[in-house]
Amino acid sequence: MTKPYTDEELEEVKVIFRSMPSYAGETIRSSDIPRFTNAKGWPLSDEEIQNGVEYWDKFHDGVVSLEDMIRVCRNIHDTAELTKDRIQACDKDGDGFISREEFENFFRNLVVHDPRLKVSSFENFIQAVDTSNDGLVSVEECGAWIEKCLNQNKHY
Ligand SMILES: [Ca+2]
Ligand SMILES: [Ca+2]
Repeated sequence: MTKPYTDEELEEVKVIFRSMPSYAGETIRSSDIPRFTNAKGWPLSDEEIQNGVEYWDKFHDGVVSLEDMIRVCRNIHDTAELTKDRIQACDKDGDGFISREEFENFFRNLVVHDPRLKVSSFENFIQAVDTSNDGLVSVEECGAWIEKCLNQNKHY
């Protein structure tokens, strides 16, 4: 983590979060994400915001808890950290590896908006990410790959 959020910033996040129309029991609906982003003043494009809404719909049934939001805020300055968090979420069966199905259903959807992380197929993805050459993509390998891509600005 590069730039941790200060207590003041986290307080601000909580206040904005609790002012959302869908706020109930320390959660909001994903439909309030654009409103939240605006209120928070994050310089995100419409596409990025839409991507965020889709992410919460797909991975969390459209429900964002305050805890989740704080985690996102803490990582917002650190794309690699945020993305790793999302890889973990892609590993639906929790075996530590991204299977073809998990790749098709989740991973592709996750990185499609960042050209630095573009992969055209699962085969392509394995080739790029599987550094141990066992034909499996572990969550760790995936994290290391993303970090490398973001650092080198490399296109796949
Ligand atoms: Ca898995
Ligand atoms: Ca491997």
